[in-house]
Amino acid sequence: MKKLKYIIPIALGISLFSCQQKAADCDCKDSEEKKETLDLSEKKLDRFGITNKDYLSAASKRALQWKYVENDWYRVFNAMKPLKGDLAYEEGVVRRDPSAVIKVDGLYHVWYSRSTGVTNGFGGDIENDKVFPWDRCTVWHATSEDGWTWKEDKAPAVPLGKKGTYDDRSIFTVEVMEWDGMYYLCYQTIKSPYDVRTKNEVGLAWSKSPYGPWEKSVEPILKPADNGVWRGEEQNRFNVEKKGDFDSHKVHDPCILPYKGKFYLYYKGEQMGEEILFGGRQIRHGVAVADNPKGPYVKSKYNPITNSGHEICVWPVDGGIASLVTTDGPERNTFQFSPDGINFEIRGAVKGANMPHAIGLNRSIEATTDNPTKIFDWGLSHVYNSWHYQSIMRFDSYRKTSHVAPGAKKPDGKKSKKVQDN
Ligand code: AAL
Repeated sequence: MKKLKYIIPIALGISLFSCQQKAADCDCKDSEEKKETLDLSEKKLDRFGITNKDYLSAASKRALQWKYVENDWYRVFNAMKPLKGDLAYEEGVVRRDPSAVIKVDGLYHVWYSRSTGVTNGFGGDIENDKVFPWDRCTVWHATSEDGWTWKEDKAPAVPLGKKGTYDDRSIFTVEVMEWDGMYYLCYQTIKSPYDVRTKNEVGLAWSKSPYGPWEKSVEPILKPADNGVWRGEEQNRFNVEKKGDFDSHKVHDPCILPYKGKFYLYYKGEQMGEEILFGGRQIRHGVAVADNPKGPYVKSKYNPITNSGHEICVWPVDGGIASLVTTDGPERNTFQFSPDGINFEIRGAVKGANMPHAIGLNRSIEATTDNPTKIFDWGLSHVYNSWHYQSIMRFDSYRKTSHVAPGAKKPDGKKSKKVQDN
């Protein structure tokens, strides 16, 4: 088949415009090289069903610019299922934001945020009220033989700090890392009072055993950028003189992965003066890197490393780091992959239906190059039983590589299952 390759100067106009805007810091020599190359081979046009290469719609041009067009990153999530034992739904108790599940000596372990009582919200007595379901939480730990029936410890794994310390109000949204015979828990922290402008930080605790005792970092290991400026004294998080970096207000959902001899702390940033933008809240992810698990963690100069997302859900595969980007922004509900832990590209989109959004990955399942989303076979997440109370449930999902009617033949000639194409 004859292959045709054309150079289409899509980006040229944009480059010239931005060169005029930023003459001082733009190297205009590069703009010629920034022209987009579209593969207009007959094979590609036929695969995408594009009739006329001389009349490419904006959508067709975007499709031709997709970098990854394989189908090995597609997953379908089944409805979540309730847990048994101590983690079954309990009226009056918040259990949410489970960590990754790890397996130690034949037992599954999970950590999570736990609090009790109704949420009062803001505007009242914030010294004594509970402003969010994740306010007044501590980190708890539970174990299970089968991943269904869980036994909760009798006391928190990580308690609040003394009055006046950085974690005296709430400790929540925890992740676990096992490294070199030690266990590390990283989590969000709030210092009282908790109002809408309160900055949120990240703390760390470590232990030789998953059962503790846990030693806590004296200071946060990650803080929001301090280059935003509030306007006025009133507690209004939208009222700013300057928004600052993507993480000028809150650093959330921390997750540390050992990677290439260093420790990559992935996190969600919230910006002062947050807007609704491009189909969601202005939430983006960042990464900070350290030589040692306890830090110091230095924020990457490339931050933010996503333009969308919410809770962090990252795992190592194929020599790089993968991420499930959920909930907010134009690239929500996509699997993304970076060969270097920093530069993420979309690899597949996920159906929103049933998709858990506060995922605790099951790190006892290893993702492979052949099946990079295998780690999603099952794991934990939370559901909102009400605004006041959340409970942890179990998700499972299956890989889908063809769309076949029950009983009909799949592309490989084999018959699909009568009930579910797996
Ligand atoms: C979640 C997470 C963080 C937030 C709160 C509890 O969606 O992003 O954990 O602080 O909500």
